[in-house]
Amino acid sequence: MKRKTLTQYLVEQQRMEQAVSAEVRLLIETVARACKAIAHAVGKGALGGVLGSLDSENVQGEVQKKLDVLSNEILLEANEWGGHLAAMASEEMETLHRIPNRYPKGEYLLLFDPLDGSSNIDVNVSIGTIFSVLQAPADAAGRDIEESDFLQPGNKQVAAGYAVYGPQSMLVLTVGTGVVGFTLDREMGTWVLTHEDMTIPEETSEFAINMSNMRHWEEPVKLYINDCLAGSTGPLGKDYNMRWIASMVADVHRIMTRGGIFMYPRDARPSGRKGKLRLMYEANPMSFLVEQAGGAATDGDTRILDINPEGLHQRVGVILGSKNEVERVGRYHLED
Ligand code: P6P
Repeated sequence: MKRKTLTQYLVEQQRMEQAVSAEVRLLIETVARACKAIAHAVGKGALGGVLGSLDSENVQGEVQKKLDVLSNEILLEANEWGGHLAAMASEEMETLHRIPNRYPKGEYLLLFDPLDGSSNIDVNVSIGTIFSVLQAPADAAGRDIEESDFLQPGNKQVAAGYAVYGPQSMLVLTVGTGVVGFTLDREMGTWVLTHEDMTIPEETSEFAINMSNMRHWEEPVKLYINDCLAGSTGPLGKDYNMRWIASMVADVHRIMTRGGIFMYPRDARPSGRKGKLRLMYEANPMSFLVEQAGGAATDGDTRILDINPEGLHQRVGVILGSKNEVERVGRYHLED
C-alpha cells in the first residue's frame, strides 16, 4: 500500500481530528521543508564547506558552528513570509525575531534549536533540529509580540517535533494526537509516513547520562545510577546498559524508538547550573513528544510541561523516557 506523505497526514488531522488548523498545517509543512534543506546541507559535510566553527558565540556563550548559523537562517527565511507566525525564537538568537512588516502576521509562535548537538557535526555523528509551536496570546493581535508572550508552560504547546539527521533523515511530530514518524525519501524530496504510532515501552534497562558529571549530581541521581550499575545484584534487580550520544535528538530518538531513560540532571552545587538543556526549545518539545508516546518527563521533581518559564533561554534539569523508569527515579528524590 502506498505510504502517506506529511501533507496527507496533516490534511487528515485537519479533516478528521480537528487537531490541526490550516495555519498549523502550513506552519508544520514549512518547518518540514526547512528541515529538508538543513538535512541537505548537513549531508554535504566537508564537501559543502559548512563544517567547522565561526569566530562568534551564541547567546549561550557557545562557539557557533557554521551549520548552526546556516540552519538558523534557513528556518527564519522559510517561516517569516507565510503569514502563519507572530514571531520566532531560537537558541541561536538572544531575543525574539519579529515578522518583518512587509509580511502578514499569524497567531502562532515558533521556537527552535536549529541544529542541536552541533559539537557532533565535525565528527559525523547524528544531529537534529527541535521545534515547538505555541499560540500567541489573544491580545497580541494588535501589538508587537514581546518576549513574555513566549513564556508559556509546555502544556500549552500546539505542536512539537524534531528532525534527526542520521543514517536516515527522520521527522518525528506530535499535534497532540500521538506521535508519528516520517522518513525523508531523498530521491523524491518527500517526508514519508513510516512510523504511524510511536510509543515508548514503560519499562527499560537502558540509561543515558554523561557520567563525567557525576560529582555535580544531586544525591538521588547518584543513588539511582549506582543502583543501575549494581545490576541484577543490586536493588533494581536487573542489569542495565548505557548509551550517551551527546546529541539530545539522537538520544531521545532512540528512546522514542525502543525505550530508555535520558538524564541531564541539574547541578547540586548552589552556584551550579539548573541543568544544561533549555526549557523552551529543547525540554518542552521533547517532553510533549515523550508524553504523547506514553512516556514521562520531569526536572527531578516537577513535570517539565508544568514548569512556568522565567526566561527564553532558561535551563532545566531533564529526566525523560520510559514512564516506569522516570517514576522510579522520582522515588529516589522523594527519599532525599
Ligand atoms: P554534554 C548538545 O550540545 C546538547 O545541548 C544536547 O544535544 C546533548 O544532550 C547535550 O548537550 C550533551 O552535553 O555535556 O554531554 O556534551
